[in-house]
Amino acid sequence: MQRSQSIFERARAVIPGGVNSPVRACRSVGADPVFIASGRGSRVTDADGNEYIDLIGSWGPLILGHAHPEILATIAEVMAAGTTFGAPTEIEVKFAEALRAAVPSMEMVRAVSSGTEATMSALRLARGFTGRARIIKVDGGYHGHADCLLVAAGSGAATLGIPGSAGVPDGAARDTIVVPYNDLASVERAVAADDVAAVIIEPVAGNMGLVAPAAGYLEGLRTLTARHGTVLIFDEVMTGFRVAYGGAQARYRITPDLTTIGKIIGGGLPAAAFGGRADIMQKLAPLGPVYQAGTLSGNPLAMAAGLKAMEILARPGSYERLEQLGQRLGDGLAAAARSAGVPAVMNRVGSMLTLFFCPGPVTDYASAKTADTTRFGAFFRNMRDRGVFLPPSQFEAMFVSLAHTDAEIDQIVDAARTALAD
Ligand code: HOZ
Repeated sequence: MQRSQSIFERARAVIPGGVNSPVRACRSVGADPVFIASGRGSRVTDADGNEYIDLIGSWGPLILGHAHPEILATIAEVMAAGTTFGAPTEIEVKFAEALRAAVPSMEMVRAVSSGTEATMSALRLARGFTGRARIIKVDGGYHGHADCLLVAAGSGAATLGIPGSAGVPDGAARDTIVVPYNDLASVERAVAADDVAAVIIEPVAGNMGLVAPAAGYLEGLRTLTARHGTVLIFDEVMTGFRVAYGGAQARYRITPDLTTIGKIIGGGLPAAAFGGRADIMQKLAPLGPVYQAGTLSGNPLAMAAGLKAMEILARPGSYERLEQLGQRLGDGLAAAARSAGVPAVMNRVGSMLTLFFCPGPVTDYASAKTADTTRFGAFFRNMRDRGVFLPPSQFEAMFVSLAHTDAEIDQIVDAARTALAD
């Protein structure tokens, strides 16, 4: 028996489904989980010694690639002085200053440990600030697994066909209004009564597969929310430091009231944050009445790794290079599908992309769901067997890193050409 197989059997006995997050179980693509032993640069090696070019990048954080030497050196240096204190440290202040410099709408920042914590806390804050209960999210949008957000949720919930989770009481979801992505008219109707606390949205949807905002959509959201006293929350957990250094809000030049951010800002360690307008953030305890806390919030190792990642990404040419690599991969995969006669749509923003197996266009979750997920599963398995590790779901995005080379992108495209012809 292969080593991965025996690890999976042990895992299933002690971890539900053998995994600590559902999508990586690979069920929707008809495969077993890939147990990773190590990663370096653009590549990972599994427990059986198979090497893959990695397009998951730990679901986005590893924009610099695996085991980046400068990040590892930083962690080692900071670690020598202790790993956690449960008391404030200067590195948290530097982290907040760096975040504010990169994303100026985040006038004040609070660090947490996961994207779920960031979105959950930002929503509570928006509700506390406005004194309103109702919130708006989009169909197929995913903002972590807080109860009120597990309604028509994307990502793993979409992948496994459980967009409304068992265990969420009706009361928790009653105030969540779901609207289609890229549909301003439905938001206009929903905010009209001036009783909506917040619109929470991934400015570039990444959890129904990658779907870009239509021209004018984000501007329209900004105008409508401002008019009705509704807090506009950009969930940039995926897009922060990904689609531009300052995130989607910099790329599309829209200023939200609050931002949630994670993944890249931890440099590969667990860190996330929420922040925004100072008058809203000052409602947080200990200054204000909205409670939020965390033992490992602002963890020095995660803050240091994140700061180093931001510093490296700020070097000239980083985002131009990510754009080139993303375009090379996107164009290559689209051409491979065309030449194989497979109906497919390539959606891409910078270094995030999804190849949907449908004629398209894909502009929201309803159109994303027209994709042929059986064909995607076959594509995933075929690519894995050819040494390319794709996100194991039609409703997730591929992530390219600065560690990928042009030659590796061409290798992926060659593999796709053969896989699609198969
Ligand atoms: N739901 C996340 C991706 N959108 C993480 C999936 C995982 O870690 O398995």
